[in-house]
Formats: sequence, C-alpha cells, structure tokens
Amino acid sequence: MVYENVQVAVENGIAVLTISREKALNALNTQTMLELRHFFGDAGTKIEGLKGVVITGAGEKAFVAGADITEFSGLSATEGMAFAQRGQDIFFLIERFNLPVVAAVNGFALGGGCELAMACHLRIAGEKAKFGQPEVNLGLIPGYGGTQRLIQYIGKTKATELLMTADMIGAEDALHLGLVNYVMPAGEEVAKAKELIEKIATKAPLAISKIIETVNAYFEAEEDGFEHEVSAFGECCGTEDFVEGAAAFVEKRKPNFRGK
Ligand code: CO8
Repeated sequence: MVYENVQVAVENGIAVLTISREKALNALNTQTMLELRHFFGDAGTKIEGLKGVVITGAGEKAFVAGADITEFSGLSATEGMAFAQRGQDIFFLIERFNLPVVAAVNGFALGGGCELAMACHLRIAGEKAKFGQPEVNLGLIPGYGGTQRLIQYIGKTKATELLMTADMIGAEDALHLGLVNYVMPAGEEVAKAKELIEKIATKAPLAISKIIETVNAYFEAEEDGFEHEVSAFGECCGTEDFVEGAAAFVEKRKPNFRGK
C-alpha cells in the first residue's frame, strides 16, 4: 500500500510514524486510518529488528485534531456505527501491537487524536500539548474508544467531567491526572519516546510482549487478567531468554536477549 498521509521513517530499529495532514491539523480521514491499519496489521509486523514505534503529528500545532469532521457529518446511525467500529478495530491493532508504541504528542490531541494517543502504550506530551474529547460540541460522543480508555487512565470522576464539558487540558494537567508519562519541552517529545523504546529494547522482547498482552487483559471483559498472568508467566519460563536472564544475573553480567 502506498501511504499518502502517514510518513514512516525507520532508524536504528525505531519506526517514527508522522501523521501528515498539516493543513487539516492532521485530522484522521479514511485514508489515514487505512494506512494506520496497514502499518499495525501488516507492514509494521514485518520490519526486521524493530524495537518499537513512535506516533507523532506533522508541524508544531497538532498531534491529531480529531477524526476528519468533513468526512462523517451526515452519516446515518448504521453508517456511524460502522465508522466507529472500524476505528476501534484499528486502534485495537495499535494497543495489541507486540512492541512498545509511544505517542509523542506535539500539539492538539482532540477527539480521535486523543483516542489515538490513548491507544498507544505510553504517551509523551510536549509542553504545548492539549488533550480533549470535544465530541459533545458536535452532537456526538467519542467513537474510537475514548469513553472507555479515558476512564481507564484518569478515573471515572475526571473522565466524565472532560467528556461532558469538552474542556481541553494542558500537558501538566495531563501528567497530574495520569494521562501521560512525561512532559517534555516542545520539540523533544519524539527524542524522549525513542529513549524509552531504547530502554525497553534492552529487556527480554518476549517478556515485553507478554507485559503488553497481560496489561491489556486487565481491561478486556472476556479475559481474567490473573489467569492470563499465570499462563504468560509460564510461557516466559519456557524461553531461552529466561535462562539467559537468570544466568546473567548470577554471573553479574548484562543479559544478551535474543527474543527466543
Ligand atoms: N477535521 C477536519 N478538519 C479539521 C479538524 C478536524 N477534526 N480540526 C481542524 N481542522 C481544519 C480546520 O477546518 C481548518 O481548515 P481550513 O484552514 O481549511 O479552514 C484547519 O484545520 C485549521 O484549523 P482552525 O482554523 O480551526 O485552527 P484554530 O487554531 O483556530 O483551532 C482547533 C484549532 C481548536 C483544534 C480547531 O481546529 C478545532 O476545534 N478543531 C476540531 C476539533 C474537534 O472537534 N475534534 C474532534 C472531532 S470528532 C472526533 O474525533 C470523533 C472521533 C470518533 C469518530 C467516530 C465517527 C462516527
């Protein structure tokens, strides 16, 4: 698939995906969503030696200012459900990607943009970042998982307020509420995201993928997270990396993990 709106740059095993529709503040139109689906469901799984993915927005103003409003005004109820379902399915691909995915939020992360950031495993905010779910201003509610993930990250009390008022919050408030992991000076978000991925890449890759799976299991209704932890723990025990990690500890050296 030829990508028009998502620029992909792979360097030192880290893929930086830049949503590039700067004139529309990087709003997620259908083409952009299909490109994200292709990357996380296909192309990204085939990049040899990949350590993780960073998602950011082109320009200084916006990460992603939402789903593209011009595309979905006038949808019928049935069409709206299909639209939201497709978006949720794509964001689940991101959340379930077996390598760390970090959002580097350089500006507005509104509506579908805030939902995209929340589908990532970790979030770095630039000091000018603004987060919000303004859908009620349009007569809508979030459709790409925002009602659920916002509660998961910041709790029901504040999430309900933000969802009902459509208020935007800045980077420091987002940090305080637990929505983001770090706040960085403007322009340093991607570097911090890469630094985190590099640190995670020194750990056992299979264990990291099991962390992603097991953390996700906590939030999935059909899963028992504790049961999932038991089986994932067992799977880690059967790996060469566990043998190597334990041996390296005893021998007081750095482990050489091979993802096996
Ligand atoms: N979609 C399409 N175009 C957009 C969007 C968007 N979400 N956001 C901004 N743009 C465009 C503007 O229309 C404008 O285009 P033009 O220059 O051609 O007029 C350009 O980007 C620049 O924007 P502004 O001139 O408005 O810039 P300001 O600095 O004045 O304001 C804001 C910046 C505050 C970010 C403002 O642009 C804004 O409020 N944008 C909309 C934010 C929003 O409501 N986002 C939520 C959208 S709804 C959503 O994401 C639902 C997700 C689930 C979908 C499920 C579907 C069924």
